[in-house]
Amino acid sequence: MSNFPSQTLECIFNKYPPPKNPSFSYGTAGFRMNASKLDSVMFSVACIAIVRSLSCLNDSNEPQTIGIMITASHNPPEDNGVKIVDPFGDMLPQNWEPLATQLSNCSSYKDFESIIKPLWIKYSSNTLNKPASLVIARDTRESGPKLLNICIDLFDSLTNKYITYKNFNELTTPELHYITRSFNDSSFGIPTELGYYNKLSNSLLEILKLNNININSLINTTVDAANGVGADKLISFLKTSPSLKSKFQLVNSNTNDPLALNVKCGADFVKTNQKLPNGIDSKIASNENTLCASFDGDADRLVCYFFDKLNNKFILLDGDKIAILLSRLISFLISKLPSNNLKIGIIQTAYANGASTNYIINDLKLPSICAKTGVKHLHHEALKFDIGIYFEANGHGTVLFSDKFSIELKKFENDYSSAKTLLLLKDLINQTVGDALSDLLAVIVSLSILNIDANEWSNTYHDLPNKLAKVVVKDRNMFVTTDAERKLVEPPIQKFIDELVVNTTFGRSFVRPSGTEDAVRVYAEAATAEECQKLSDEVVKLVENYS
Ligand code: 16G
Ligand code: ZN
Repeated sequence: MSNFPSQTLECIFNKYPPPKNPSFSYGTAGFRMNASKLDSVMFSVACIAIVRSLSCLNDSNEPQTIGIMITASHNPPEDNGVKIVDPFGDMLPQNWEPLATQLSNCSSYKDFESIIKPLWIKYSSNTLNKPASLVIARDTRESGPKLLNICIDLFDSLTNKYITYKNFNELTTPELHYITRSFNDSSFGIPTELGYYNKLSNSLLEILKLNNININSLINTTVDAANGVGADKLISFLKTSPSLKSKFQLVNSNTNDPLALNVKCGADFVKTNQKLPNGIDSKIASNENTLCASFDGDADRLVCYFFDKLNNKFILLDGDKIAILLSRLISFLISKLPSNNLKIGIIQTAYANGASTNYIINDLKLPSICAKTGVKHLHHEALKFDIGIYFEANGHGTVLFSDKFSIELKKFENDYSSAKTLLLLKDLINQTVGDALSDLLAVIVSLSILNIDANEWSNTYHDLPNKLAKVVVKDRNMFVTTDAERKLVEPPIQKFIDELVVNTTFGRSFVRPSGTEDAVRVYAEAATAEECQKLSDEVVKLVENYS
C-alpha cells in the first residue's frame, strides 16, 4: 500500500498551478512577493511543512509539530509571504531551503512528485506512518484568508490519515512561533493564545512584585501597531491583564482598512525615516514619563522613540539601543549574585551603529559578535551563549537563555531576588524569535528596575551619523560578501571602499545584496553627517557602475 497521497496532491497542485517558468526562492525570511503570485507557493510550502514534520520525531517517534506563518511583515499591503517554523520555534534549517525553492519552481505535478514522494515515503516509514502535525496562522493582510485556505484545502483532504492540524487564523508571527514550540514542549507553555498572554503577564507581574514596583509608576507607552495584527493582539493581551491597561495607549490600530497596513507607520517606517509615524505627534511624543513604540505588520519588530522638546529633536531608540538596555539590566542583575560562570554575548549585524558596538566592548565589557543579516543567522550565534542577546538595528531581536543559565540561577533563586528576576526574564522574553510585545514589556521593566527614563536610556551612547542607500543593479547576485557581509568579494571594488573609509573620520561602509528586494544596499557611517553623506555618495557611485 502506498502511503503517499498522489491523487490528492495532484488534484490540488492543478487547482493552484504554478506560473510559466517559475523562479521563486526561499529568501531571508521565507517566500515574500506580491500576494497574487503566491498560490502555488502556498501549496508547495504546505507540502514541505508536512515532510518536515514527518522528519522531526519526538521521543515517542511521533512527528513533531511544524508551523506555517503567512505574512509579509513590514512590506506594503499588496504583498504577502509564507515561512516555516521548526519544532523548537526557530526558523526552517537552512539546509532545507533549497528543497523549498526547488519544489516551488516545479512547473508540472510530475516534477513535483518526483522530488517530494521519495522524501515523504522515507520519513513516514520512520514514524510508522503516523500523521504529520501542523499549525497555521496569518496576519491581517487582505490576501491572508485566501492564501490560508489553499493550505486548508490541502490539509482537509489529508486530515487524520496523513496529517493533523490546527488553524489559528490571526496571530502575530511570534505568537505562532511560541505556539509551535509549545505543541512540542509542554514545559515551554500552553499552546494557545491565552497561554501566550498568561506567560507574559504572569512573569511581568511577578517581576514587578519582586522588585517592589507599583504598576502606576511604570512608564506610559503609546504603541503604533502599524495597522496590523499587533493591534488586535495588544488589545487581547490587555483584556487578560486589566491591571496594565491604563499604561498603554494604542494608535494605528485600524486592521479593517487593508490598505493602511505599514503605511506611514510601523517600526520600519519609523526606523527608515527617523521620524514620528502618523497618529503620534510631537506633543504626544514629548509627554512626561511617556515612551512611544512601533511594531511592524506582524509584530516581530520593535523600535521605541520620543520627542525631545528642549532640542526639538526626534530621538530613536532602535534595536541597538534595545539590546544595550536589556544587556544593562541583565549585567546589573548578575552583578548582584555572589558568583556565576555564565557566558554572555551580544550579537549584532553590520548595520549596528559603531557607537553601540564600542559601548558593548568598552563599557559593558561583553563580547560583541557580528552575524549576517536575517534573524536565523543572529539566532544561531546567540545559541552559543548562556545569555545570547541578539538584535538587528531595525528592531528584530530577543534574548536567549540556555539550560545552563536556568540550572545555575536556580541555585540562587531562594536567596537573591535578582536570580529570580533573571529566571522570570526567560519567561517574559520570547525564547523562539523577536517579539514586539514581549520585547516592549522587557523594555518597560528594564527602565523601571534600572530606574532610568527614556532620555537617560538614549544617552547611554550617541549614534554616529549613518545612511542607508539602495542601488538597483543589473544583477544583485553578482554581489558576493564575506566577513558577515562587511566585505565584498565580488565585484572587485572592496579596495576602493577601503580607501574611502580610511580617509573618513570614524568611517565605516559596506555593500550587500538585499535578501528581500531586487537591489543592493549601501551602508555608511562617519563622525559627522557631512562626512557620512560624502562616504555614502562615493560608495554608491562605485556600485552604480554595475547598474
Ligand atoms: C528580513 C529579515 C530581517 C532582515 C531583513 C533584511 C527575518 C525574520 N526577517 O525581513 O531580519 O533585517 O530581511 O532585508 O529574518 P534585506 O536583505 O532586504 O536588507
Ligand atoms: Zn516582521
